Amino acid sequence: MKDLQASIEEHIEAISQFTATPGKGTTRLTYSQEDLQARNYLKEKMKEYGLQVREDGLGNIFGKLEGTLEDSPSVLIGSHFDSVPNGGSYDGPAGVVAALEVAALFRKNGLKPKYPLEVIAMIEEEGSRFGGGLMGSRGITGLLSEEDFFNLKDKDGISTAQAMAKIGLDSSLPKKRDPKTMKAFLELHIEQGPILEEKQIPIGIVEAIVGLTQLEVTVEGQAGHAGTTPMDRRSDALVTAAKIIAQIPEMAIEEGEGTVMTTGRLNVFPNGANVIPDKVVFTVDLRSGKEEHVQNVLKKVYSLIESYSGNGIQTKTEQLLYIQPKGMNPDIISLFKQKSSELGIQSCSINSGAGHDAMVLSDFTDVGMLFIPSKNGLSHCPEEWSDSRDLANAVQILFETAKKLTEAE
Ligand code: HGY
Ligand code: MN
Ligand code: MN
Repeated sequence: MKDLQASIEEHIEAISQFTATPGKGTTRLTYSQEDLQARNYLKEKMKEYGLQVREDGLGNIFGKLEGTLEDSPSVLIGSHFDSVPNGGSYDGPAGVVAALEVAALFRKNGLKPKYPLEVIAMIEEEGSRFGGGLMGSRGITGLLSEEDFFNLKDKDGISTAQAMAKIGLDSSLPKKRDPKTMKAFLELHIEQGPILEEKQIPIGIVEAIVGLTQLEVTVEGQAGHAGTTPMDRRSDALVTAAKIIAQIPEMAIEEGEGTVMTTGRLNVFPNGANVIPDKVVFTVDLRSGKEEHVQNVLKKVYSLIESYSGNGIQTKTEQLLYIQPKGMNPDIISLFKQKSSELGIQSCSINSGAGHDAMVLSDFTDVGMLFIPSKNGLSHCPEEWSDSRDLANAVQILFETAKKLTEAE
């Protein structure tokens, strides 16, 4: 167990170096130089662990251990390897590292799976560069069409294809994967909340993942001189945006049932101290366990935004992402429970307030998710930390589960 822990810590430490903001957390945007460094590291480790490595037309990385059963569907294990700006070292990489170590255990034990085992490292789950998020899994499942993928641009107007080419990736390769080639998908992730730590339980077996909607709102007004424009002659985009944003938390509280809403990104144009802003673009991130709550709040948010059109102000709302709440596969949930107790590792059931690639893949294959505790419940910040002992426990459960699902001997 000690060796496993040491290897996990080594991977996490190595990958955490690939950041654009050293000393201020992990900033690893998709198709950036930091992505390329992490990509090369992961591909090298996959090869070291005896896996056949390939990348698809989105830049997702796959490391395959062939099965003895010809043309059979794979058991995929993994997560994403991009980050939020100034995020932590574990959100995403913990799941990819766990998958690498499962493959290492297959190799160490000379296991021959009947169904192939595939380690997968997905891109742009956070949406930090191209917006929306869950891009790697939505591309694999075809929920993100090839056309929409090629139309995506980052804030500097660089397209996905241009950014891929810059780091030597081939965007013309196939993206969508036939669901028949997937037998199951297992994802380990940090909880990113306080529950497991408070309960002092090392493993959470995810039952369901909240529904996740992301809006991008544009408010347009009229730029003007801050000093010479009378207050009753202004169409101030920022004041209008602020009035809208200030009413959003109350809407979530009113809806209740764990509904949460966040404005995390806001850009002001032209962003001059002595210029009345003529455009503001901001996001609204909406989550709830039940779709009816999502729909209720969405209706209210749209009408709130529309109510501010007029008097020189125009508003526009674009839906960047809409994923319904998803249940994990019951058979995999019971397999996780069985393997955890056989290993003598305490576990409990838990729901996810964070979105994950598992929620996208769950409509295309059998999906299961494990959580490990997050220190002080912190995530999406440099303080994010999880114990490699918990990660090692999760690797053992994943290994036993993968052995069963791949029918390895
Ligand atoms: O936002 C989320 O829930 C995930 O971290 N992408
Ligand atoms: Mn994540
Ligand atoms: Mn995240």
